[in-house]
Amino acid sequence: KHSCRQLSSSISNHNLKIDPLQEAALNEQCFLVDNNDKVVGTASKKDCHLVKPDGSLPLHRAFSVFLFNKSGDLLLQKRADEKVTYPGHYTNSCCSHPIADVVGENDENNAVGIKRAAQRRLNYELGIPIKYLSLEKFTYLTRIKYMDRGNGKWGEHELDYVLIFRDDIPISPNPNEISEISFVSNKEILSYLSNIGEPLTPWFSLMLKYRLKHWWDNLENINQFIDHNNILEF
Ligand code: DMA
Ligand code: MN
Repeated sequence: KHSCRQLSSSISNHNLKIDPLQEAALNEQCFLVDNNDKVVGTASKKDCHLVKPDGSLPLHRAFSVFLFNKSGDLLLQKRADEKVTYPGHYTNSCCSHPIADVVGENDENNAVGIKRAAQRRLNYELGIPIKYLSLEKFTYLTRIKYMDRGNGKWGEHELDYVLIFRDDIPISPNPNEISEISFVSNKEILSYLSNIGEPLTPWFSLMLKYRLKHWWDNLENINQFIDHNNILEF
């Protein structure tokens, strides 16, 4: 049964046409980094996410936003079926990459480049007006490094900045990016996720397993977890 499922997913991945909007985005230039998060070049989003014949993927810079409302519930999203990587997977509020195509997203001073990229993607994916997304509302918590080969064709290998954001703001998801959203409480998240019957993204899974509860239980004092010196590796 297991091998049948793998066969059918690899067939559909080779034959299915990529959604035109998602295909265009594959030309964005991501920042390649070394293990210490020093930029060593740029490469297309496509080249950063295609698993190479030897199973490797280029390490690139990314971010993960955890958006909480004032009551302390976390916004989760289901990735649209149109997504090239991890379609239909449940994940944290918003993830993407700073790109070299946008002026200022390479700015490493207080992670302001990352925060600008997060602003851009919260607006694009979740339809949040920019006026609610001022840079000082983002808390840059820490960085996490992980690798995952995804479906064997498209995967991830990222140095991922964790950003915490908390406010009650209007949300209007872009259906090319997101097929469902929900706000979930700290108390209910584990039972919620065990009942949805959809896979979780690997990065969200890792954070859920190793860090999220810790952060969430202490959301009022989140600054105590700020660590801009170490890069966590799971
Ligand atoms: C990439 O997210 C970033 C992480 C942390 C996995 P994504 O695949 O949602 O990127 P994009 O929104 O640019 O497609
Ligand atoms: Mn990536």
